[in-house]
Amino acid sequence: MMTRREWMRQAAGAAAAAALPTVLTSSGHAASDKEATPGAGSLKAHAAARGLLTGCAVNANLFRDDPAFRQLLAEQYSIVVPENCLKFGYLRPTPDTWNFADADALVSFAEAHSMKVRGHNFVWHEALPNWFASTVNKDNARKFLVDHINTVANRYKGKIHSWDVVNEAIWIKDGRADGLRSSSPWFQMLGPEYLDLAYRTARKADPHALLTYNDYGIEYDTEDDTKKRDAVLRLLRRMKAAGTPIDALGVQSHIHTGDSSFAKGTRELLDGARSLGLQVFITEMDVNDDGVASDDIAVRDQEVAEVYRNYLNAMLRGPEVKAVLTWGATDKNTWLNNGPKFHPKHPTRAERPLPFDADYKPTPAFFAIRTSFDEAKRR
Ligand code: 9MR
Repeated sequence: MMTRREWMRQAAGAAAAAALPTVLTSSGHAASDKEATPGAGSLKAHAAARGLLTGCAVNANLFRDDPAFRQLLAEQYSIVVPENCLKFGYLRPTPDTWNFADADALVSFAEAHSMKVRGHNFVWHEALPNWFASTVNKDNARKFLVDHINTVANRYKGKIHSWDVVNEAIWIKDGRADGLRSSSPWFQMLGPEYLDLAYRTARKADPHALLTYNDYGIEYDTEDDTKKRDAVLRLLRRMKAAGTPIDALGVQSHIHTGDSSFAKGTRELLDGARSLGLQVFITEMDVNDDGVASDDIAVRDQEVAEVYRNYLNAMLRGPEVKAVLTWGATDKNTWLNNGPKFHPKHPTRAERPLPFDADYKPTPAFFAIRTSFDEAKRR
């Protein structure tokens, strides 16, 4: 791993020397540089040179309202995932009505720009609609789960690169030996088998989508992450042994500055996935910079970029990771600034966790991601 000084020198040099014909200018509009090769300096061009897909979560409001954002997506990324609009509660305002408009728009946009789409997600203990608790019960839960997956998977059949079939099913604090989140309503109504049912249903509904298990808090070498990672890998092993159709592990990668202990954890994830014949996707990466003491934006951005580099270098050392997505593209919209902050050191400071700033200018994280792609082996 590079020393901090080496990295700062390299990043500064790269930023100065970078010919970025297609990256948006500070005004938020594309540079109308006719002689430039379209997409030459983009994240997707650098990713493609190594056989990788790269993408981001797309916020439906930003996507709908901001043409410059849509242009950024088309220029920089080869895969997108809706941040919220494929979630159960978003899709289903009532038990019998469906709201597909935002997801349809994003899928059409992706098709028009030759981008792939991840589906997020079918089964999660969160983002359930208000009517859920009073309507879904032990008697009808199975039908709700199967009908939901069939309806959504069928609508986008053949258009989805990978589905997060089950999201965040492990929660160590619930105290079960297998680590399953027993507080999830799906678990409470259907037991541990809800996972297998979901994957089998999804496979039948869209045989071409790669079926993914997606979770967070499994990236670091820390004791907590190690416990959760072990439980995730045990779950995957159990499902594989049972013949449950699953193709990939989604490692969310919501990480933070001040800790780059990624050596053991990422090795275990990659080895574990490989031994089960699973691909790995980095599905929701961002770097929380709340812990950086300095308010100097240059200092904060360098620390964020350094964590991107350290993490991606560790995750891309083997051939297992096939796609790298961040949770958002621009600091203009990130869940880290939208919801309550957890134990914040800087409660009112907006975070800068993504490769483009709020004006859509590339941040040092952008260059860090690109360099990490350049240094990865071809897959
Ligand atoms: O970024 C998403 C935020 O806008 C939603 O309010 C929230 C609840 O649906 O979900 C956020 O995205 C989460 C993702 O779906 C699963 N992994 C953690 C993400 C950040 O909380």
